Amino acid sequence: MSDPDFVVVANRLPVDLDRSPDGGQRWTQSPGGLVSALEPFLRSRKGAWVGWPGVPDIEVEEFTDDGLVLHPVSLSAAEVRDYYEGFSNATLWPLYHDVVQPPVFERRWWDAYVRVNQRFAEASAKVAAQGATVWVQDYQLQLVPSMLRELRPDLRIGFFLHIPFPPVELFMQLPWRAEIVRGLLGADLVGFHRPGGAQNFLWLAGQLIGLESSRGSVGVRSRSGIVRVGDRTVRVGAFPISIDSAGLDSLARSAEVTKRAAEVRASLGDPKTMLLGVDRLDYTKGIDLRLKALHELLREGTVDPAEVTFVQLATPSRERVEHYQRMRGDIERLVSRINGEFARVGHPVVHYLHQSVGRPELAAFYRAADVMVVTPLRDGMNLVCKEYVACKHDQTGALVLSEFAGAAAELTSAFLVNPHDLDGVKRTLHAAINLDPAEGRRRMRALRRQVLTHDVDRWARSFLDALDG
Ligand code: GDG
Repeated sequence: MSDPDFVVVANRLPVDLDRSPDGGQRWTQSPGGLVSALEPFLRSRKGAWVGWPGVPDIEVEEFTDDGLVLHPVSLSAAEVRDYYEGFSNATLWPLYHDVVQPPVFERRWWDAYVRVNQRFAEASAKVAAQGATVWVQDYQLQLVPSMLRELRPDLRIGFFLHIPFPPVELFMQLPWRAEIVRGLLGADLVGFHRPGGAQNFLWLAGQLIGLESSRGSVGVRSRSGIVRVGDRTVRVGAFPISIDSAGLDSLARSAEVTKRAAEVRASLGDPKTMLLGVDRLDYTKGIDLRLKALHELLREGTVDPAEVTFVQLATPSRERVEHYQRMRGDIERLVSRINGEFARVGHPVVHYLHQSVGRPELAAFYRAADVMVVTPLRDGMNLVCKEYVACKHDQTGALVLSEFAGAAAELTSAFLVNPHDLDGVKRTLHAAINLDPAEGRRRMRALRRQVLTHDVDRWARSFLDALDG
């Protein structure tokens, strides 16, 4: 087979290596939105995917899965600790999310980040055909564009950041700020979810690195600007990601999901109102805030515990990072307190699941829920709110959405809320619980129009068209 002319580089491969206790190993699909969005491109263009298989200290050979080349990059246990759990998730993640937790600056972690980024760049350089397009994903790999350009100036390189790019004042705290900006400038196109992220980046390229940068349009929908780097032009733009809207809409209409949604409601005791939260258990998602708001509403008697049930699915995430361990304890205490005060035997008010469920089960939760509560303190986009909307073909349901999620710019018919304003969250929850059905249908129709016409395929195409152009 000839070398791939389209390569995706991401921290993780689209498949995970599972090791069983008896020493056996097998690959399992990880059906993320990114994978389903890019799969058609990858397969039609002889594509390859470069990424870590999710298990430390193993060497796996490149292999082909149904026409797609998978090129594993190995990480040692110490690199997982320093590059992934350390620099990516305890330095960059909190820094880029408005320092909602204090970022930790550790020189050893930075060294590992540089080393691992170099390894990803070398792997990508080895895989890509002459003149290929390489699309680098996310905050774990911000040095790869310039490292890869150094090795392979013939490539067309794109970069997309899935999390917010922070305000300049916060970014400037990073001891390695100039290295990161230079790393990204190795790309031909740098994409963000929101125009604000693109503007922040343009300012840094101009003021911190001293390059000539200007604002202007990059393609029709993806405003922002350009930076001149020597004889190259780097384009910078906003490309709001989305979901496989049609796929989820049709899953939610299936007989299996319809039946399961009714079962879910019945097993909750057919409450008048079912509230739902779905998040990776992460301190940026504001799970504690919505629980506090509910707790106060119950205490004041504004919400009747006999009528309202709240289901919170909190998928396990980054469990070895200290911030996450602390936050889990706080949330679980809050859940117990609410149930301790307001549950009746057999009828908890909050159903808390610290586990991951299958796609059809998740779609059934969405269909069953009357109010979807999405209250991140900061979120690049947030796909959960779009998924909820895609599942509500009967136009029931209300979406409570934080103004600080990237999705708020598109989903303007949601109940938008400032998650820092607890009284505001309480008022908004109360309004969503008591929504007039006709008003609810009007809002949901508008939300669905947006989500169904702006899907992940459109996102990928608009980025790749801008990269090609
Ligand atoms: C980052 C950015 C940006 C969750 N629990 C289960 C499950 N999920 C799925 C959801 C959704 C995805 O995980 C979470 O996506 P989000 O966008 O909400 O959040 P992050 O994971 O933080 O994603 C974010 C995104 O990248 C894309 O650019 O939107 O801002 O932070 O798809 O459905 N899926 C299943 N079982 C679960 O238990 N099957």
